[in-house]
Amino acid sequence: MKVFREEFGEVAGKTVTQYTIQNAQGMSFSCIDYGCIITKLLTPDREGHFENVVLGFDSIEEYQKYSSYFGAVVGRVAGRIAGSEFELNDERHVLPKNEGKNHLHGGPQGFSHVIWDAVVMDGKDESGIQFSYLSPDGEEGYPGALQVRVTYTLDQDNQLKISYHALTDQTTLVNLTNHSYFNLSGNLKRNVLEHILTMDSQQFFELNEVLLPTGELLNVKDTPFDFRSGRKIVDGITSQHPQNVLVGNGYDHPFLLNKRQSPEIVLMDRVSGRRLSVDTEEPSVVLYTSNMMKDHFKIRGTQAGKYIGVCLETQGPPDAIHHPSFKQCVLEAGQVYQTETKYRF
Ligand code: FUC
Repeated sequence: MKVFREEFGEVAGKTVTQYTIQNAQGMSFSCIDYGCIITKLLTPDREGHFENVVLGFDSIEEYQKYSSYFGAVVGRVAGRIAGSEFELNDERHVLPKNEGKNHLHGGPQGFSHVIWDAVVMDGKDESGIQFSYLSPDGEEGYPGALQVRVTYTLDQDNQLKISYHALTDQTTLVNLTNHSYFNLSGNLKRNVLEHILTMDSQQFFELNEVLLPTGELLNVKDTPFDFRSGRKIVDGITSQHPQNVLVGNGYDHPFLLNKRQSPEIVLMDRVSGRRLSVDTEEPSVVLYTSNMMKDHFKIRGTQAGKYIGVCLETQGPPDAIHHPSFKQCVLEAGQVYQTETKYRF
């Protein structure tokens, strides 16, 4: 395995470092210590040509100006929290509002917007980067000091593993994910409309007009939300299903995973022959097809815009704290938060 390190830029007087790890097959990923952002992921097409399959930039300024969480770890709580407040042990906690009245992706200064400590872990069969961050008690409104660790590991089998670990000193909420936008065409040659997604999921979470779960789970049967035997992303974009229309013509929905087969999720691009398989310990995944992406900027030379990437945000159900029937993301002092998602190319 090869490991490279270079200076990427500066945030508030602190140097941002980029790490690149490459396996013997030539697959590599790059990430920076700001937001644990995966900046690049080079994987082979069917002819063995290595190209980048995630949205990313080459400067920190572009991340700060244009990025909608490109490649970042989001937290403490991924997704939206209704009304930017919640109650825990009879105490009310108020969070910063960063999307209308609601709180999104851990707040404006969430984990995606801070510099983490990094340690390179260089081995023969796998190598990685371990990021750690101590989120102080009260940061972005959340109770408890939270010690978080996120580890990216690449093996010789073209598998990138993300492991999340957290400990708190007071009851708090934790629901972490990685917000990479995949585009398997290679170097953003095409949008993701023709990508084929297969997912072992029978139910998805209905959303309201501000994209919060209503609490209802809908059956995917006979809808464009049925990915059980594979379907093109474009089906949800041209669809008249009110849930597709509501989110800006596309998908921005949590799906409940059946947990019955491996891989649980497969994304495929027929033209390049690239295939991404995802397995996760998380109960659900948010499928987001960049419906809200603006087009006033370029992504490494390619015009940004709708449907340029697809996010597969493995996580617990969003806004669970307001829905007792959802799997909760409460972490107690002394409890360990530990979860893993594997991406294989
Ligand atoms: C996803 C979506 C949101 C938002 C964000 C950038 O997680 O659920 O709607 O646009 O990404």
